[in-house]
Amino acid sequence: MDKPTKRILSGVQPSGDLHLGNYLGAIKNFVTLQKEYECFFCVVDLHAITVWQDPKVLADKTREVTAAFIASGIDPKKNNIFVQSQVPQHAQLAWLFNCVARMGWLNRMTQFKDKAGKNSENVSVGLFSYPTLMAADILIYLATHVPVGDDQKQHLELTRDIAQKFNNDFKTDLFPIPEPLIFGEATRVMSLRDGSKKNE
Ligand code: LTN
Repeated sequence: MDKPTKRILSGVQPSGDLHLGNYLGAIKNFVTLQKEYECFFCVVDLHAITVWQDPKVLADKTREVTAAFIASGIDPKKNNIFVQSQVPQHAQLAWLFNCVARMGWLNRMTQFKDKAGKNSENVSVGLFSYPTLMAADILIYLATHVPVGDDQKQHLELTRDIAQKFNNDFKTDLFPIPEPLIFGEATRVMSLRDGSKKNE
């Protein structure tokens, strides 16, 4: 029997300093994952603009992150490397998900509370609904697995909730419920690197 397709979607924001360990850490893991999974690697410029970005700087950083993917060893012939804003369906599906997700779910997102702080009346609406766009990134490709650091676990949980509610509401099994691949835990990463092991 054929193995079910294992498909990854991950996003990297084109903001901040590319040389910081978290970017290189994430991209390094992608290099390993491309051997086992069908991969979609997305430069998420629409996520970056939830906080202020200088348009010229953002365009440069978008190219830099894309170049870093390729320079780090992600084969652009084997994987799908692309820029989020160039695929308008991400924003379209995010709107549909805005109408599926509940205020209560988004109100529980700790990253929004941390980022907004005392300033919550004056941050963008996009910063609040950021996780529904992330859900769209993942579910639009019917991804089955998402590599996530600790800070994104809660957003992936919300993605799973959205997929489940959509499937229930519309009596479909369209969306897979995506599984996390946890970063930063040596044992998990090791098992993905061990080609002789079939079960991660
Ligand atoms: N929110 C993530 C970036 C991101 C992402 C995604 C990660 C946007 N869409 C989809 C995984 C899957 C971050 O800030 N690291």
